[in-house]
Amino acid sequence: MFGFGKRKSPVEDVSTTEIATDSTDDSLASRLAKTRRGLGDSMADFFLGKMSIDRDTLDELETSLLSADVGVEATSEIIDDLQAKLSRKALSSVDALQLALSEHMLQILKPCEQALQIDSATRPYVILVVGINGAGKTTSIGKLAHYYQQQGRSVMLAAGDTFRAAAVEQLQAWGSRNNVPVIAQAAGADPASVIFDGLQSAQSRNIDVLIADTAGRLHTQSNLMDELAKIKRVMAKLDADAPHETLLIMDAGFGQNALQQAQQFNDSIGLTGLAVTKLDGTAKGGILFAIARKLNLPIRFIGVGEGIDDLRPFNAGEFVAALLED
Ligand SMILES: Nc1nc2c(ncn2[C@@H]2O[C@H](COP(=O)(O)OP(=O)(O)OP(=O)(O)O)[C@@H](O)[C@H]2O)c(=O)[nH]1
Ligand SMILES: [Mg+2]
Repeated sequence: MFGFGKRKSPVEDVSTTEIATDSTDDSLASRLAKTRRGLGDSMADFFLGKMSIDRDTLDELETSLLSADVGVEATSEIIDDLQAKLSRKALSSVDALQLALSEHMLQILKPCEQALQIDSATRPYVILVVGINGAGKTTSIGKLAHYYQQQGRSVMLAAGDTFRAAAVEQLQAWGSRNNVPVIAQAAGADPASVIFDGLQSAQSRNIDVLIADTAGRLHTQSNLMDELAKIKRVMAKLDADAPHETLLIMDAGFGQNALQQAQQFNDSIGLTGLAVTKLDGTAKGGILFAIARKLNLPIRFIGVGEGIDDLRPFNAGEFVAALLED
């Protein structure tokens, strides 16, 4: 049976912001330690000595869920469900509460668990990567290149961030690390032209997966959102279905603010999937529940560290278990 983590002794009692994740421990629970502590340990303290569940217990749980950025909507849904069970006397123990909580969390997240399936008949399968500045786009592309190569697919990268001087070199570094070609032009070039070149080159070399980087931009910068729309239009001249995936990279640390960013990217250019990064560095990992409730988009991957293997396909059951199980 799972619990909400062990009670902290006074000497271990540190605030969630001071907790370092252990980068050598690659278990998901360890990577989600900050969110886990925020959700679990505060309740573990509260549960101590309690024999039964009452409305105060649910109030405490509600506060913890909101603090982890689960969001008002998903939190109310969870608490209402638990309250109904409590009224029916179906929550007689802490274990029963924990089980009901994990079941409800899974129910919220499960519809978003939709892996990015590369259609082998579509060559190259084009992934256009977008997002606000510093969200983790280029790093995630490096990790994705590794991920698809491990599946035996040939990968090519296109350096569509021509805005930031060091962006091309950063992508090239990931290219050489993975031993995959990177199509690039000089800084200041038209990103649509670079990505067009990349697609043409990937087509002629019969590459399986082309991943295109783009410059970071705010969802409110309409000229830059138009630039993304242009990239899509130009690609469609070579392949009417390209890009096959428009992947928004979201930094989990933005919490609730990330929702509005995603909504506006979706309204401007149409997204087909999300990757939520930096879950290892934040206590706001509950944002996935808010994403699931507010945005009707697949969560393809989660980023849980800076290493090449630290972008993982999103699995709802594993995620909930990593948050709640001992
Ligand atoms: N801890 C942690 N760091 C991450 C993760 N993903 C990315 N980062 C770090 O976030 C920082 C920014 O990553 P980039 O990949 O350069 O972000 P970007 O979106 O390409 O940034 P711009 O191109 O400037 O818009 C880097 O230091 C990455 O190592 C993650 O899942 N966990
Ligand atoms: Mg970048």
